[in-house]
Amino acid sequence: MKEWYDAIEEAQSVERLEEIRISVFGKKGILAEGFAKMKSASDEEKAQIAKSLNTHKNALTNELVLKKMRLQTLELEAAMKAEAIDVSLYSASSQAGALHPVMETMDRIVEYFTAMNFAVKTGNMVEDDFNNFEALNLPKHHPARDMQDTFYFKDEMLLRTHTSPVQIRTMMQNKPPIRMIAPGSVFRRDYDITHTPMFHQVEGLLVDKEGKVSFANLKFILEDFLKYMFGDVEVRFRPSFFPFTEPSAEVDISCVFCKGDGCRVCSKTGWLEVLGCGIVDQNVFEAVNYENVSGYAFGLGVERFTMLIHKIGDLRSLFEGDIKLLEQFQ
Ligand code: 2NM
Repeated sequence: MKEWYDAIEEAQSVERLEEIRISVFGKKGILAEGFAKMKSASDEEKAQIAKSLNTHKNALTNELVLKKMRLQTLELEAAMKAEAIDVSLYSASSQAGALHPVMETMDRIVEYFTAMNFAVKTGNMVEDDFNNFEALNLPKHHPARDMQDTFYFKDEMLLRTHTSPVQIRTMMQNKPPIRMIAPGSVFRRDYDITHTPMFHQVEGLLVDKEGKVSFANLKFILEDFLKYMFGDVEVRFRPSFFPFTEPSAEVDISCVFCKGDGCRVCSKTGWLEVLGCGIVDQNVFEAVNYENVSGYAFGLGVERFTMLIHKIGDLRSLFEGDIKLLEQFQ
């Protein structure tokens, strides 16, 4: 029997231990063999042999269980050592992704207006003449409709020149009141220091019963919004013109570069133009079959906001995809 105690002691793996267990306790194992031989012994010897066999049976069971636990512990320790990773190891190739600064600005704008209970709507970049121009009170001879300014496909389809078609489609599909913004890419045939053929806009629209929406409401929300975006700036409204609003205004903030003293960026005026807005023209409501309503709308360029927030001098920085440059705005 001693050989089996030694075998257990010397076993180097759980598999080897299992082989031993079968050799000892199996149907054809040495214990079964011992009990079988016992049958041919005298009664006196039987009691002696049975006692001895049972003692070994219990003792070997204990040894097997103990050895198995020891081996499993060792195997676990070896596995943990082999699979260990050094989390403090410096990796020169690690590249954490980040949002493009234009998208960060967009998210911040959306964050403000969703907090103010505006729904976020999106639409198609490929649009038709009605939703992009006609419904927005842009007359047939308007320069914006010119091939010079708009990317046209055949069949009167075009790339939207602003996100306003989203407002038109939303009004056609929903009854008033409306309280929405439309963020997204827009396309114009422009390419110079301050214009790229694709840029991003956020436009907003609020519609309620006739007489319920005033220019004062519009002034309040835009002033609050611009202070949220740019911090402690002055805000002023200047009369302007858009085909889709009447009256219309352009909104300026005090120059973020010179704090209003006058510099190159603000052309010594102390003011920077940041958005357009107005009271929605009744012709727009007529085009979408809205009656007895009033509303305000506004629109802004996200690249321009981003340049003013990060004090970037050249619009093209945002489109070059130069990681070294973009990293500086993180
Ligand atoms: C602007 C300025 C002023 C505008 C108008 C509308 C709509 F659909 F209600 F007619 N959407 N956006 C609007 C008004 C946009 O962007 C400079």
